[in-house]
Amino acid sequence: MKRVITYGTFDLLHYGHINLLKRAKQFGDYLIVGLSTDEFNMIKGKKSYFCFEQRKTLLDAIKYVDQVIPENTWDQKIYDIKTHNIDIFVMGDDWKGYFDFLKEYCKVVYLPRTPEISTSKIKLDLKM
Ligand code: C2G
Repeated sequence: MKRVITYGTFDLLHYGHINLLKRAKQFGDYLIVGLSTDEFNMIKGKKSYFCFEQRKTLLDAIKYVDQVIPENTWDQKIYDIKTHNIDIFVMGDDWKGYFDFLKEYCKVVYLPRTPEISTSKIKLDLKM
């Protein structure tokens, strides 16, 4: 049973997020998503349109996602990898290199982002 983890805010859920989650799940049998809390978003400098519970409702409905846990800090990944027996850590390649320190604990994979779509682009386009 290969266990995969990824992290993110996943605000205004779009097909770029789904593509990432779909590909992440293909690396194993069980996918955990560390979903950024509203408080952690503040630390990341992000204000999400949907609150944590609303974003969690959306992620829980995705067939690729098996479990959603809160992401409260930058520093919880090693603990999460150990406590959830993670085999593979997956992130979009906008994060390439940032999480290489996790290679000591599990496989680290950076996947190409889906071009042209982002939450900030959606917000910008809707303002027009
Ligand atoms: N993503 C993607 N293609 C897009 C947009 C996003 O593949 N067009 C991926 C990102 O690379 C990330 C995931 O979808 O792996 C979630 O994106 P965000 O919600 O923007 O995540 P972020 O705010 O970067 O949070 O500790 C890690 C952070 O919590 C990551």
